[in-house]
Amino acid sequence: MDKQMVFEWAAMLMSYKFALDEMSTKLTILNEELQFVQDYNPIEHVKTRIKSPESIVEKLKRKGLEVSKENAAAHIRDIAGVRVICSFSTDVYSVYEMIRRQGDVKVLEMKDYIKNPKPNGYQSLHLIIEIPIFLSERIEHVNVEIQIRTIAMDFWASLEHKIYYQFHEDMPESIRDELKETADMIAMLDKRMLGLKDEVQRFGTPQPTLM
Ligand code: 0O2
Repeated sequence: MDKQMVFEWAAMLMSYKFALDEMSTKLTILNEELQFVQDYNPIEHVKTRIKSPESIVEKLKRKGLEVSKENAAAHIRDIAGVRVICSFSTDVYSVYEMIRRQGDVKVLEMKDYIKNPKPNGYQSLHLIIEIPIFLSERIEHVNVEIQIRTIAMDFWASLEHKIYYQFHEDMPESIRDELKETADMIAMLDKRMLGLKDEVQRFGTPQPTLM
């Protein structure tokens, strides 16, 4: 890569970093506002990451595309990634609705792997959004992949990701089956935790005690 190319790729990745900053701020605002107004925060935590140039190049090659920043911007929609971890499955959908209602965010794609889990059991709500970033001389519209899931789904996905990278396509059937079974347990656990939350709410909010 010559000096000019390094500069152009760095400038492109900077735009994705700004898009992540914008999204993180939006999510923080929503969570803090809900904490203040409803005394409830649906978001446990948010993680962001920028795909490394090596992974971008590898993905372009895998897709049979020429390695260029134009192709990266046009065909790799998860260069900027946000993972939103919620307490309950209902929170996942309310966070999605809040993102969808933001006037400057355009939802380009939504994949609901919670209603329709992947065959291995993977559950998560995936969005590809487009967000404007306001630079000194222009506005850029940048794609961000948002994965929204519960703590339990995240626990499963993190471990499955590590196991998958150990075996790749050659995962023994016994491990594949065990992972699917544990994914079903995760779905059940989320359902029970939601039931528990509803039951707690039926008891009502305790009156604050005077100290
Ligand atoms: P990484 O390292 O997490 O970024 P795409 O390849 O993105 O163009 P695809 O596969 O249709 O298209 O996208 P999808 O289904 O929305 O999944 C993209 C991302 O979701 C993956 O990114 C993973 O982060 C996550 N994901 C999808 N399926 C699984 C799964 O079965 N298990 C786990 N643990 N995560 C999954 P990357 O680029 O593969 O990896």
